[in-house]
Amino acid sequence: MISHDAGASRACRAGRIALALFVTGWLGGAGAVAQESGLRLNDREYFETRGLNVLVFTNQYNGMFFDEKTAGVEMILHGVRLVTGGAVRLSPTPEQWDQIPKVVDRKVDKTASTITCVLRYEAFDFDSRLVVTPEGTGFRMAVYVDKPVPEKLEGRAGLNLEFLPSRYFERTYLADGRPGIFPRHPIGPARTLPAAAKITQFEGYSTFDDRGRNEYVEADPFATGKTLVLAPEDPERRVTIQAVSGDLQLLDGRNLAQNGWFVVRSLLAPKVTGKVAEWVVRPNVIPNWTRTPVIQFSQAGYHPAQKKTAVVELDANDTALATASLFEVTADGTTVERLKANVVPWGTYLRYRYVTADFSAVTKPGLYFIKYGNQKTETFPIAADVYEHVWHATSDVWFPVQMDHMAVNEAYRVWHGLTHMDDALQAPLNFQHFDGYRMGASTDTKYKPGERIPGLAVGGWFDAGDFDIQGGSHAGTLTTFVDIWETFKPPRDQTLIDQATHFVDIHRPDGKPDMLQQIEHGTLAVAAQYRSIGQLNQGIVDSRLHQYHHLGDASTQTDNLLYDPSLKPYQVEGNRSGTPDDRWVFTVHQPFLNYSGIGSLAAASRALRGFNDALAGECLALAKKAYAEERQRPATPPPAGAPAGAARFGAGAEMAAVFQLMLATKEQPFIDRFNELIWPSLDAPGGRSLVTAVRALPYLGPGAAEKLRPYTVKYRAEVDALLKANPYGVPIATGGWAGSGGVVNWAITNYHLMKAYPDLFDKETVLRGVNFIFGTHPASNTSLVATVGTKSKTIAYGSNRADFTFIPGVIVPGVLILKPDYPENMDDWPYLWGENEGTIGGASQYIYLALAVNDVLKR
Ligand SMILES: [Ca+2]
Ligand SMILES: [Ca+2]
Ligand SMILES: [Ca+2]
Repeated sequence: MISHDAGASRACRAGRIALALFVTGWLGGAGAVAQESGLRLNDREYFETRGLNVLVFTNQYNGMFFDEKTAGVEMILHGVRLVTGGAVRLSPTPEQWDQIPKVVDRKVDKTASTITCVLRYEAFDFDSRLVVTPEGTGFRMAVYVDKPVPEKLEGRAGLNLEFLPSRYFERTYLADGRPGIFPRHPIGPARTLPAAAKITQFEGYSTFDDRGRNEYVEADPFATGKTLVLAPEDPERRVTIQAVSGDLQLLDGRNLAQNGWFVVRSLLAPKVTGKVAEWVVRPNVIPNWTRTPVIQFSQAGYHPAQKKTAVVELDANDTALATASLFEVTADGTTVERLKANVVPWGTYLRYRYVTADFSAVTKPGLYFIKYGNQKTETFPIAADVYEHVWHATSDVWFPVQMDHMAVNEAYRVWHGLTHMDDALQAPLNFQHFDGYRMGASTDTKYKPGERIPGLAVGGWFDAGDFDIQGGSHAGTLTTFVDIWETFKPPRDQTLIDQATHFVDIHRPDGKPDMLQQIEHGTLAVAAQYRSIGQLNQGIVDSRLHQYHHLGDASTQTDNLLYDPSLKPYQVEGNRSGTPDDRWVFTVHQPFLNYSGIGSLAAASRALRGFNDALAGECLALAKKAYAEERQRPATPPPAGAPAGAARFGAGAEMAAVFQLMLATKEQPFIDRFNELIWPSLDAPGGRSLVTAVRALPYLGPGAAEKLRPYTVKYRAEVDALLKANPYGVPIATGGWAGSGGVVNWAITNYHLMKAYPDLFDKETVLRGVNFIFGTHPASNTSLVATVGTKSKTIAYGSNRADFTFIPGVIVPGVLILKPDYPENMDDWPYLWGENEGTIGGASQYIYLALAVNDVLKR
């Protein structure tokens, strides 16, 4: 069938060329060239013309987070990924956890210039074929079926294409000539339907809280027609879609979920085989469009003594200018050119060309901007203290807002009320949770499924833009905080933290170092788990999907009343309610997690000594007991469903725990065990174990520094190779979650090695990491830490994302590399978690790096 389609399309295309030749009556080739100057299939297997790319399932739906709005037919128009989600879908405006099609076959036919994907919905035994073919500067999208659409999906299965809402704000549309304005905020229409009519969502969960009414809602179209023109007034965003048969609907996905997009949809024709939907899509393409160069530099500025290299990202069709200039802005507002630097070609990375300009020669403190052609950057400082404050927003604001089991206030604003005082119930058996947690056939605890585990309504941080306490990242964060305290002892006190009344007040010193108070807060949560269960758990998380996607004040996520099944839902008696909204604890025993909890307790016991002696003593006792128990257990591989990389972490997990126990106790058995584990682990790439080894030098016996030197030399070669891999000279991740965290970690590794081997590692290997984070990165020059630098993220995936704002100090994952070659970090749309969601692990390491950079610059 696929080859037949391809043949038909080839014939059709040949026909069009013949017609063009006939009409122009000129065989000189110009007519044919004009006709063929539209989209072409390039060697990266997407359709391309200058100003427009059409990707067809280059990026796939992800089994873990489902619809991430980065899959299906997608369109990059004038440099912006304006369209995603082109596919056969089963709901008018698909949500994250709605069923997604599986691509069971994808054929790229270069001769016919088509891409064909066979999409399968397993639950309905439903296959369809999506065929995309260029036509002029646009393309044709058609859906074929060999068997009629299953009866259950008649009127449900449709061809969908999703448009990025933020790019259509303050824009209009025409539906068969009838005018309308794109809604700035969703204003319906929606309709309520019986629950029985709903296509089930992931694992049978529901994103919808029906309050016991047995119903759900769907978006209805706000416009319909045979032809839709989106943003006719805007040449960069104008897209015309014409249905060859049937109607087009225009819907607003935000009615159901704030992260929904505008959806164009046609229902598949029922009861027939062959072609069941067909559109012609014509994006306006500006002739000879060239993307504006992006001048990438550190928005936080530069220390006088560091290298100052700007990177300019150029369209592949652009020609580099010969020079770029650094201007100083003086007190009276005049600007003075201080340096004209030659522009040096770097080469091609992903889809762009890169050049660099080195302004290192300018060392005079002051305010500057870079000028390249007619473009001026934001103004930034050169000064010795530029990095001194860069971690304060993260420490003063972001971490306090992430604190669970507390109410958090800042001046006149309450960030959230007291949260989750109804924690927590033992999770049920054999259960796959929507945030990746999993239970097997045993609870691995003394508690029965659904039973209350006492003592857990204390301490902890929300792990990211959601509100769970994730065991692994929580323990990692606690350990990083102890590292920060032991390495830098930051005395900063700008926050009142009162555990007795569960109250946090931002910008209100209370006489206690905030870092120690955060260590105490994290320790309270981990110690509580060891007291009641004797291990670190996977996490404490919402039991119901309609709670999990909560946006806004975390204190309203549960009712803060203890669940009592003898009461009716929504019935309240005293401190109990019949609403089953208490969070669950996922308790399957995982050695690597437990080792990470043990390590964090041992670390905390050192930092808390002299601050909270009772807790410090208990932590060490709990850690030693749990370590002894863990060593008694037979080794088991990580269970199915454990996070990716669990096995790799597992190997180093015991060593990390022993390292912390060794530092806490200085006892010989721990020193011996550490020496047993560290040496074989050094051959892994990336320098991770190397850092642990370097930090443990005093415990490694005589000559250890020299024994480690060859490993350091080898790792240094990996660091140097990065200068050839991309224009930024840092490791850039290419997975589904962008790579700020990897860059921060890498720079911290280099800091440790620089301290131990100053002849092998220099300060620039550390500073390259912060330059990247502060704006010298692909796609844009926005600082990836909100409120740090002149221009920084002002929209992020925090609990306030529905307000298109941010929590100050968040460090976002940053630049996502969409396959095969498109770097993206949206600054006008907060909902792509892989680009814009901060995590506690990332934020704690960022604080470490910021302090390390200040240390480096003082050396
Ligand atoms: Ca989570
Ligand atoms: Ca304080
Ligand atoms: Ca409750």
